[in-house]
Amino acid sequence: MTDSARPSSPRGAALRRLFASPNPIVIAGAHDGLSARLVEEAGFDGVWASGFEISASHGVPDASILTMTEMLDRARVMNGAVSLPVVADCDTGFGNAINAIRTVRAFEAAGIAGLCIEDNMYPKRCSFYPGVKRLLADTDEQALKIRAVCDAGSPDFVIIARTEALIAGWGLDEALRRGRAYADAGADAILIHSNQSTLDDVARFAEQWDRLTPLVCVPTTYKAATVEQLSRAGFKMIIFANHGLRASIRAMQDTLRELREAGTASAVEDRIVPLSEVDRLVNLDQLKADERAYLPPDAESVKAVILAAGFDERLMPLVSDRPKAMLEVRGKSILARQVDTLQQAGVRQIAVVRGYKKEQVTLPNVRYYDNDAFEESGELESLLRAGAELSGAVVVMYGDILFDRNILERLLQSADDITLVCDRSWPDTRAGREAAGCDLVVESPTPRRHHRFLADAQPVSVSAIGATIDPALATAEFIGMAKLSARGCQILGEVYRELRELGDDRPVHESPSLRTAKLTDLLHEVVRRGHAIASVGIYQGWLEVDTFDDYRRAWTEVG
Ligand code: SPV
Ligand code: MG
Repeated sequence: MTDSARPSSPRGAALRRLFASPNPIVIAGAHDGLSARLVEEAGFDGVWASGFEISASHGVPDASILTMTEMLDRARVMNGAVSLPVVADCDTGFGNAINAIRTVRAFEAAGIAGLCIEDNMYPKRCSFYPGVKRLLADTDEQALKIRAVCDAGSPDFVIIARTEALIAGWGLDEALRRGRAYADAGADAILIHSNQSTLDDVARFAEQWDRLTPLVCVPTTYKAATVEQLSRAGFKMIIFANHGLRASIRAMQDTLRELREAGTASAVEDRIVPLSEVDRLVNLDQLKADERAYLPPDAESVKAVILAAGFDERLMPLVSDRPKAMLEVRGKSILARQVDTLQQAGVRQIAVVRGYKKEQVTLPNVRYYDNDAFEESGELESLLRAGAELSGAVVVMYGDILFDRNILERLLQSADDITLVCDRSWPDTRAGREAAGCDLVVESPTPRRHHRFLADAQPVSVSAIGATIDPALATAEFIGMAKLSARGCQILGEVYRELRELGDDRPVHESPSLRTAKLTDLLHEVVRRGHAIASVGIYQGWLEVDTFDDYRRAWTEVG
């Protein structure tokens, strides 16, 4: 949209459309973001940023006590909380015409749809305060002020001019004379205020109104009047100015009194909204979504999925009565050690996918998923069983690895969408292990290979992964520990669905079918589609229990 096509005041334009529609415009008072949002949810056409409410919510009378900037702050907050037009009650405009010009500019710049200026003398007094001095501005001077504010705003900004002639007891003729002067000065609407208990006064005003300028009323004291009656009487806009505030005062008084008397929160529980309702009103879901999208995950919010479903016959008969993850190393199972390390690093939401001898896996404080088809399926199938966990940041690990806590902590710090922990000691230690079917990776750029090195100064990514990579080309070994961000989970899900569409029975990288595929097969497909996989490089500090030798080594190495 070009600047010339963009409405100068989008919400002012929206309010003007309401004025142009055949229906009455019904708006309600508010004083902050929450009350404005409640007005919107209740279905009103707009929000009245009420001076009475804003003052009361500051604990001060509605008597020009607050400054223009204090009123503007609240109007801005309300405007930000709703998509409705906000009409700001600007009392006298906070001074003479010159002050009022600045007021218009400031409120329009804040996105407010329009404002209302009354002909009380500054400092004003609320129309309903009994026994206070009430002086009205000179009509000509007030008309000039209205002209000034109309000229100061952009064409879409709405100016409502309000006369207090009836409130001040100056009679209907004076009210009409003032209303006409302000309409002729350019006001978009005229608000005729009354503190009578019936609508007779304002109805008479409307009856004798002889301008095209629409009329606005505030039926606070003539409370029996309905929108329909007022609309029929000739009013285009009806403002229910302060009912939300007064309702909340009553509710707070009653609740606090009862709370004090009973001395227990349970006494008031059935008369207050649940916390979840506050969460909804402040849009907590949006906060969570933003956190997931834009904050590096802290360990507390990271989940872990441990894949421990498989059966490994290389370890028979050690694993004849339990899965590999439940093998004890110095009195504590591998799985219990993993769970402890995760918890120490702050990861408390831990899920384990069980399969073989699943009844033996009963650690507390862990969620379980079962892959009962573990014999004919692969790790990927197990990971899918825990699909409910794959929504935010999640660490995925094999259930047969032991690792130093600092390795996990480095992985948790990764801000990438998909990150693998890769052991760069592979080129130094591969002799004798080449046939063992290790998960190898090729990284890019090739990590520096010195005897001593610091963590990568520049990001290193995985360009190939699998057990069939030429061991001489591999730069590292994948240790079976990865981290996915929310987006990383999405990427894996998308690639998996694509593979499914190609057919379950087609080979996937190194596996004969999708059902038997390994995690590394999916990661290979992820890389092949051009998604980045980051590598956190380590140098040893972990071991995998695949063979008797591994198991023996675990005993000697675990403290
Ligand atoms: C306000 O809400 O501040 C108003 C309307 O000006 S009334 O209080 O009814 O005067
Ligand atoms: Mg007011």
